[in-house]
Amino acid sequence: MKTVKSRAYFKKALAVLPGGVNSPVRAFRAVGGNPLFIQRAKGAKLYDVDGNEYVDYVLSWGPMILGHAHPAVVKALKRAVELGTSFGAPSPLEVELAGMITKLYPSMQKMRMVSSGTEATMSAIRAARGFTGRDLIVKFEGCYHGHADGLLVKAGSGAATFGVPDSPGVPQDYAKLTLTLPFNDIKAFRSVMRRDGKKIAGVIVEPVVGNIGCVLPVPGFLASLREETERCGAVLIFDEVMTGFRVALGGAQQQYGIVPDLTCLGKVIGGGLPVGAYGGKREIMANISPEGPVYQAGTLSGNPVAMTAGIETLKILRNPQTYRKLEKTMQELEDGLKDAARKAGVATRFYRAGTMFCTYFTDVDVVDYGTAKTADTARFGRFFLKMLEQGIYLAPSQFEAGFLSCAHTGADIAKTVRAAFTAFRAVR
Ligand code: KE4
Repeated sequence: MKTVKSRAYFKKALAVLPGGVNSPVRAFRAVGGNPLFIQRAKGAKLYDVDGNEYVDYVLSWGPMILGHAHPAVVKALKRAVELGTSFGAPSPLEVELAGMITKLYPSMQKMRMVSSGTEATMSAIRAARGFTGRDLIVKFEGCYHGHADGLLVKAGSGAATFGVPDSPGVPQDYAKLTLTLPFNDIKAFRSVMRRDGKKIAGVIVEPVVGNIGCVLPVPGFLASLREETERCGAVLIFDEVMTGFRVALGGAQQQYGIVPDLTCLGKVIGGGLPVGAYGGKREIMANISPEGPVYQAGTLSGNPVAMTAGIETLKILRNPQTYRKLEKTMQELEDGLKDAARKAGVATRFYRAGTMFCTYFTDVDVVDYGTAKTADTARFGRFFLKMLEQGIYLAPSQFEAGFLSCAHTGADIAKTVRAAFTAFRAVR
């Protein structure tokens, strides 16, 4: 596989961008090798600057659920751009997209558009603190909610103590307002909420954890979050930036039947353009400026071009045929990958929720951050590079989810499964 031009671009990029990238995970640090520079994308395919073609299971980390450059989205965007790219004033499009979202996510009675998932979760946390007048936040180990200071926190010494910074630049005084607990540990959560519940402003969770691969909630876990937050007046925040439209059309909250107080969305609702949203109970969102005193703002929030991409994407997603086709293709992929690992004699664990999935190189059931970390990351790295060589583009980290699109064909799945068998055998 020729990658001369990618290497040349990477050399140039290293001179002007930290690590040569605009987002760390793209740098291939977790798998070795150099990142590929992508020229264009269409359907389920990526094409790099050296002309190599790949079946894409990253899909821009989730947004491209229709596939790249979907004709209906491209057509609508061309028209939208000619009408002006940003008004800094309300437009009918943001009302239309919000209306479509609230139909699919009824818990989002009122919402605010922002320009990223990070902005959505950061603002939801501020809304929870503003609504309750409390400061403390609970999150779960392995869950990533974007890079806002208060969320870049790891567990303090001893699981039930408040956090320490997970990155330089996050003040200690800030980190200690966040308590990190083990995901799926109902007992630990209930005991902390019994102890500190009246001081907790909000509990934020990825209802299916996509940022350590794909970790499903055990029966009763999400319900325990709902019960305890209800009991002590804390705000339950579902971070569905990734799970939204992935786990199901109506997200994890539809799939698991839990109604959060606030929901954060991103990725799919932008259809590939920068959009995030947070929203939920009217009485909480009524506090958001200018209706209420909790300040939050954004130059490009509700941008007409980005709204157009989101509207066109949701129009296609809400057709029942769409998810039936996605589920059929996803089942084929799941069966094929499991079969390939078994035939190659490699111990793996495969998990999926809707069309987000992960193959862990471990023989341990993965239920949380600790068990996810039993995966052999070096072996995953070799597997990743072997798949790339064969024209299959996976997420460049064992601890990231893979995604499927409506554009993936039976031929793409067959090619992927054949390549996986070869790659599993190569890393046996
Ligand atoms: P953004 O600020 O990257 O739009 O969204 C942050 C975010 C919030 N919540 C969840 C559950 C997320 O998965 C994310 C971002 N996901 C990562 C993938 N693990 C984006 C890829 C990247 O950081 O480059």
